[in-house]
Amino acid sequence: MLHILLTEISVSSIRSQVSLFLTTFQATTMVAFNDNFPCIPVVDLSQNSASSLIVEACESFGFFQVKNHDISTDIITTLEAKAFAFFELPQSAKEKDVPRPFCYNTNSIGRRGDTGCLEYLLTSVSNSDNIHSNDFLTLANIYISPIRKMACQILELMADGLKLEPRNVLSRLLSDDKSDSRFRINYYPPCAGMELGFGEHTDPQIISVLRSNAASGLQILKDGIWIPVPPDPSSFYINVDDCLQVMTNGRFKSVKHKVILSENWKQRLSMIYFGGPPLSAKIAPISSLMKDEEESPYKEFTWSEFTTSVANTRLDFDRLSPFLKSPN
Ligand SMILES: O=C(O)CCC(=O)C(=O)O
Repeated sequence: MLHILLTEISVSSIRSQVSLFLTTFQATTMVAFNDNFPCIPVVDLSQNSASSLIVEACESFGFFQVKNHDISTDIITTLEAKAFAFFELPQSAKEKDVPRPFCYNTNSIGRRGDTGCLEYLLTSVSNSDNIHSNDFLTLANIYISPIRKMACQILELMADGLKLEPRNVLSRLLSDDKSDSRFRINYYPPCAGMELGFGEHTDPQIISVLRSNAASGLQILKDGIWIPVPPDPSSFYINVDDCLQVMTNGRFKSVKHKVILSENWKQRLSMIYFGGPPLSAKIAPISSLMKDEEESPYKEFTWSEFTTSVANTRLDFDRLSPFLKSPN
């Protein structure tokens, strides 16, 4: 009996190891052997062409790199150092001294059993309260505030490129006092072999703004191929999220992404601002973007309905599928 049980356990754990190995092997072989990846679009925010480049990048990749932003390096490096100091504490100290209102988690992502080789701090962010007694949160807010402004600037450039009026039609969702945005700091510790750091998923919000240290690992999916994103600590990376895909009626693609860690891993630390709308905001295609007789494949929903649905699904689930008018 014990023998059968052990055999079953080891067969199922071998199966999951094999499947993880195949996922990581596919990804890393592509990284190692394919030099022909399309280049990640780069947008220089100081150039006049920024709005058209942003639209092109969102249509083709759902993802781009931002250079020439005006976020101070001091703010970034101070928060990063503080975050590293936290994650390098002994486990018991991390669990005891979580910098509230962040929640701290290790290995488990979301409520549906997804796991990854990472630890993270996650919090909701409010647009109004900037003064805190908590040192870590004060620093995080000093970082988040200009990041939110940059996210709004990008959404306004996007609106210009799409000829939308008023130009704050997208950015007002993030600048609203009730915007339901999040901030997450991910820490991927050194690991012995190839590991899945963060499984494939799209972000549900409007846009996400990611910055990481110089460790690689992030990959995005384009036309069925996983493309490694070269890390650049002086840049930010922007994701089109699910709500923006709906608001542009599929013209912009919500980008699938994941993190794969490899051997001799240098610790990766990423900080992501997820710009979300107010809970009551209705998410539907913007009418001026719709051509004559064009229909939306999506039922209209509120951000509150969407985020509740997302919380009940696994990472790799197509989160928009329950909101399709005709299910696949
Ligand atoms: O850590 C990264 O580089 C990506 C993380 C991510 O995709 C997420 O937190 O949703």
